Amino acid sequence: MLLSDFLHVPVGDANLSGVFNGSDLIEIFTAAEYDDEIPGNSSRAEGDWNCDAEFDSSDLLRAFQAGRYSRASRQSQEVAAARSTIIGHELETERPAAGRSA
Ligand SMILES: [Ca+2]
Ligand SMILES: [Ca+2]
Repeated sequence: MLLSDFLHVPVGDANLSGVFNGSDLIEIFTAAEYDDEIPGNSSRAEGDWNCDAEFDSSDLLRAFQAGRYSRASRQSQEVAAARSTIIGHELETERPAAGRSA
């Protein structure tokens, strides 16, 4: 029995709002623990939805297989925002140190 069964919230509902939607995806990807190399460091709010303390593809698979993802018009914007946050973060970390003046 998973925590989500006990709490009566859908698998994927990271912030326990009662719905699995774009806000949850933002929350888990902001935590940035997807397939990280630190064993046993992820909680439900950080994307671990099958209770193995890791956030990886099996959690996303489980959540989307459960079919409880809620699509409202707003959510695509939220997902887009999450994506750009992630991409922006990656660009920032990859960017070589600035500071030279021309
Ligand atoms: Ca939620
Ligand atoms: Ca997991």
